[in-house]
Amino acid sequence: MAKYEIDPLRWKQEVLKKYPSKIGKKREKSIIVHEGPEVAQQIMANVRTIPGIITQRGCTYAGCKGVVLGPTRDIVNLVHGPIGCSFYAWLTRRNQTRPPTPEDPNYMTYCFSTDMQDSNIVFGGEIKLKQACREAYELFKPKAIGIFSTCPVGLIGDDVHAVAREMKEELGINVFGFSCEGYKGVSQSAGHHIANNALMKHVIGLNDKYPAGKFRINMLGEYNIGGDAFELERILEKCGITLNASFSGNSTMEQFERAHTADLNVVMCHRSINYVAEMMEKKYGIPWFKVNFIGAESSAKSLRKIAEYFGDSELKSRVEQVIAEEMLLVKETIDEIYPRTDGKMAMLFVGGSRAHHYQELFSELGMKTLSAGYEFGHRDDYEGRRVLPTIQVDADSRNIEELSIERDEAKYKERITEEGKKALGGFGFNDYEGMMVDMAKGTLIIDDLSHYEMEKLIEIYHPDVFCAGIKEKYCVQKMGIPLKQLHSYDYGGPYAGFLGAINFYKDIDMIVNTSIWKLIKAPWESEPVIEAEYAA
Ligand code: CFM
Repeated sequence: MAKYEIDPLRWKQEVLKKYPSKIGKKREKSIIVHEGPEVAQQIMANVRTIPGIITQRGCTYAGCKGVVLGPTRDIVNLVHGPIGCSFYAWLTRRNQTRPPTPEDPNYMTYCFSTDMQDSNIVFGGEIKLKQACREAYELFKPKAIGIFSTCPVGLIGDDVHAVAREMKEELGINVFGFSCEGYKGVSQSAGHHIANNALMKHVIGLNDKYPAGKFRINMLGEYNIGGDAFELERILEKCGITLNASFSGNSTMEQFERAHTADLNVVMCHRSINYVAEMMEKKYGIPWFKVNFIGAESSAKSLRKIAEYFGDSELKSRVEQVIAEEMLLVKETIDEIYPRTDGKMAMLFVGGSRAHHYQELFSELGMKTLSAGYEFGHRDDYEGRRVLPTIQVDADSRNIEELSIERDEAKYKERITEEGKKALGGFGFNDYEGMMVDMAKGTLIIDDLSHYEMEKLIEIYHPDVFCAGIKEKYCVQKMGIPLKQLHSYDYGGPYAGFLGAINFYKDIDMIVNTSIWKLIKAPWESEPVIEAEYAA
């Protein structure tokens, strides 16, 4: 079948036909044939995965421990649970960190676990957890210990918060617990929310000391995968913008503690950190807006937005100067590569925001995104925050605590008035428009893609590159289609900012133009397919 020729509606019907009717009816609501950016379509998202469908999703513990807290180097992240939960979380993500000196603490290369055994499951694991806290303190003298609950902890009822309080008292350092048992939500997404809540309760606002700087921002939802944060730090510094705190790429406990002092919060990954952004505005008066530093053009746009917010003419001209400088090499690289990538086709199925953000980089290469979706995004990540009031809260979401946040009168400071916000026009404070508005008519938007649907996308459309993660990688490549990991970057990157964009252009050029993939034939292309039916 020739590329692009199958009508996406027909594709959807064919796929749904293969499912038992109840499952088909459910999946139908999560597979959207896009009618164009101007049409508001509803997608079903953030609901339980159908058992057996082979989801790409991970668990709540992964979202809390691995994603949000994982990139912070000087908190001992202690996993309370069987060792398997740590085995699969140990150094398997590529968020990097850069302590200022070799003497500064960096626990990211360690793996802390209580290694629960049968007897702990039967008789309780709190004593072992306390011992583990003491041992970690003895060995490392950390500033803080975070305790992460895995599934069995919730099942047997160990009280990690009581242990944390006791250990805080005993050791004299900050110790806090997370009820992030793997089953707590329908995906990682619940873990993000739980992590946000605990940071808000136990860490943010503890320290009023902050670094000097005229324009101080927090970068929220950037996790330093493949060194992305280093590139963003470089750019911000060049512009004269001070990074007060990062959540949480290349971050420290101290940064979290002083986050309440910043003048602005910019949000990269809306899914994982919008809760902290909202809560910090209420409690401390820090406004937030969405940025995207994936893609050279969007990086430029994001920098301009920050400069516009501060309204300082010197900053604005500095930013323009930086953009002009950085764009020279970007343009030069694109001009060379574009003819080889123009018109090629990509599909992106990544956790939350990357399936949206990376479409920017592909469009800079002239490549089309035919299909995209999130593993665990919510409707607002697809349709925009304007649908928030219409999202029905189900039992799974109700499971996660909604903190009631009050203004902290002592630390609250108004950074910008409502009129000031309005004067900045289409600035999008407190907003995210979601992925759908940026996707073309006729594209397929699929939430929580199943393995079967993935195979059918590839079989019918033969994309030039499929972007997903390690679980999908080898299945897809055996089908003769290159897979680019967007969770870990396949040891490539950074891909954020200007130099990151250049890295991405080069990597994608190599990937979509190498001849090796043309030598691989999928079995159904070279062998006759025998189909059989039950006779009875
Ligand atoms: Fe946000 Fe992330 Fe992502 Fe994510 Fe993740 Fe991630 Fe991701 Mo893997 S916080 S939603 S939970 S941008 S780990 S650094 S790459 S699935 S698209």
